[in-house]
Amino acid sequence: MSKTILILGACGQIGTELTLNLRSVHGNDRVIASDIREGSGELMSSGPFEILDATNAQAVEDVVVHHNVEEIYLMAALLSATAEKFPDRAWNLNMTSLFNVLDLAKEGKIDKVFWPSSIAVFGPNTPSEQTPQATIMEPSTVYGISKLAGERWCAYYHRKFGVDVRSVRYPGLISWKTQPGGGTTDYAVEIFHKAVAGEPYECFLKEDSRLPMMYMEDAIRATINLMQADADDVKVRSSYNLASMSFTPEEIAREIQKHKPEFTVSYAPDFRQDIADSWPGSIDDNQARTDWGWEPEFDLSATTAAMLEGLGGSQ
Ligand code: AKB
Repeated sequence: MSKTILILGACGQIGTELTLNLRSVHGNDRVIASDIREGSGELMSSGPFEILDATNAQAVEDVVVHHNVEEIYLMAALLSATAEKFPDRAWNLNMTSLFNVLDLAKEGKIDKVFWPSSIAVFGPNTPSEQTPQATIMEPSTVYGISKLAGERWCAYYHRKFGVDVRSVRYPGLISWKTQPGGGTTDYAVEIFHKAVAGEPYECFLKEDSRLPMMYMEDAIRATINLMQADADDVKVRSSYNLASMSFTPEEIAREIQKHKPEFTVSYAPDFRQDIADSWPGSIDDNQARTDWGWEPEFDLSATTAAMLEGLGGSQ
């Protein structure tokens, strides 16, 4: 059944594709895109758009009331690398926007909330291979601390006030429609842009830094499937582990070279290496598979082919 949906942070890497996808499911007019500034292209032309600051509780409520919004997807956030540079701004945006949305649900003004968490909730003391759903969580980054605090608040609002909030811990996301910004996993998108431009790439992580990653199409499908699942099946109300593949910069470079043999990569690790070192190499997502039927479709080879084709560089 069609719902009226508001996306906060619709112009970002996930928000753009999520908006277009939800518009194809629920109808263009039922999905209100919003962001702090205007976006471009299909996002702006295909349906309603509001300039909206997710930290402004009154402004968010006004848009909810004006459009009779039933569900909110809160995609506005400062990511890991930017958050290390601007800790106050990151904490303010990541937490205030979450409270604004959870409180609207608590007050019965919206029915359902999606809020993204991240593999950044894990830290250097977490088991790094096949990291379980429930394990040691001692994040060492500003972003990870905000995501872990957010998870606990989501679980609290569900338990205390019955708020229907749903969440996944996204790995690094790979997409060609919109570039990411300010993340540690962004190299896995930048590398394709350089390969397609016929230029060498200087990677800001070491060649053997293994991180969990996912193609955007899988991430969007997971998000929409979780939001469509029966409430009783959503047993985890903090956030679900979600996985599809893990690779190192060297491995993705080799995969790209199968299509573009002349492509070269050099390595110059910067401050983001410390962040990557604190995150797991792979994730156990069995609970998501069992509870609401999660199953990924894109591995490294399928992702590489889709990225090169999307960016117009396949041979
Ligand atoms: C980042 O690198 O900060 C994000 C994330 C893993 O949440 N892509």
